[in-house]
Amino acid sequence: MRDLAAMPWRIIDSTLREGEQFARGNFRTEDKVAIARSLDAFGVEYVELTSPAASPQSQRDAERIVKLGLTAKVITHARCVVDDVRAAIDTGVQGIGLLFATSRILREASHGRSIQQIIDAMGAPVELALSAGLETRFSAEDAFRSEESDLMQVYRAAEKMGVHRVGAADTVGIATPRQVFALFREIRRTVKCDIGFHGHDDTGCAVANAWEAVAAGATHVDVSVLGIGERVGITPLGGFIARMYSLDPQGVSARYRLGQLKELERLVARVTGVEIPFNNPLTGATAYSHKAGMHLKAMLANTGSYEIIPPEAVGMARQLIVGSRLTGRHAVAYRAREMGLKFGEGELKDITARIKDMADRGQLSAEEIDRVLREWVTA
Ligand code: HCA
Ligand code: CU
Repeated sequence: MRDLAAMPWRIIDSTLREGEQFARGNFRTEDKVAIARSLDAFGVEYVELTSPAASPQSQRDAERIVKLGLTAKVITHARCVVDDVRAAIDTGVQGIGLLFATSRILREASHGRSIQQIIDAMGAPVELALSAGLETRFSAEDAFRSEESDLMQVYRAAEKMGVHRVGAADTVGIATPRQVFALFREIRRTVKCDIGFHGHDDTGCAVANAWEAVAAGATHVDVSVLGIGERVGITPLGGFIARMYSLDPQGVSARYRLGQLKELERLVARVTGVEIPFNNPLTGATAYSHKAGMHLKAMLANTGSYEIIPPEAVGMARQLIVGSRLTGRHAVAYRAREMGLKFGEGELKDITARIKDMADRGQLSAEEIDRVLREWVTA
């Protein structure tokens, strides 16, 4: 595998585009502004917005976000038609993501064009976007249900027209990681321009698929905060960052302000009225909780034993659960030491047995454990 630090991957956050297609994603202008600012504070390289042609408010909001002067590039999604490109240009965005579905099922159910007709239809909108100086992407929607030869034909044509990037979308979340790697390697061989991946999470593979795309040469990955999007959404920012951090901790910490992630996710959760899942990568409530006696023992010796990402890296805290029936005497001794109490080995065994016995009737809270330890001394 190539050196990760040498891989030029960039994050396109699509919370304000794909995320607006989430069933509960109805953003007011001030929500969009707050999310865009928070994404910028985190450090994503691109913020993608809904097509300005979608509605008058979408157009005004895009203009507003462009004027924020973010460090991130502000780009917009748009149908591959001249009027929509013109609307995007009018907002002052720096880039545009154009697309056409290339699978038979969507060609028939959606736009009714053949592959040659797609290529013919691409010319004018791509040319207009490029002549206006926009960073221009052309993406194949439903790429993983498309014929590979059709895809390559479309990508070659797009590159010839001068696009900066081609994209492959796993629109229905059907791709396996191996398929993503294979297709992206083929795209990498076919074109020299940048390549983007956009993947839905219908089978829970969106993070793995995004990583395989990068490993095969993708330069840009679409994500959204908490993964929000159509149906179950797309590659979540947090999960993708966790994936990349585990491979390159220094590089990822240097590039993104990881401590901002929690706040960013809370903001998006609040605005959309959803909960942050307990098992969310990096920021879930139990992401740094350790419980079984064997785990606790090893964690007390070395926190790397069962953590590949230290909670401090993202402003979270570790939790060692001492009061369960799975506890062990190392964990009990550790808590006792913290409280300034010392027990002999035999005594520790007895206390641990007592705690396990009590915990069989329900897990003990930290306060309850402390009470048991204190009472043992005074009894
Ligand atoms: C959509 C489809 C899309 C586009 C992805 C892309 C998808 O909702 O318009 O532009 O690369 O999943 O195919 O989100
Ligand atoms: Cu999508």
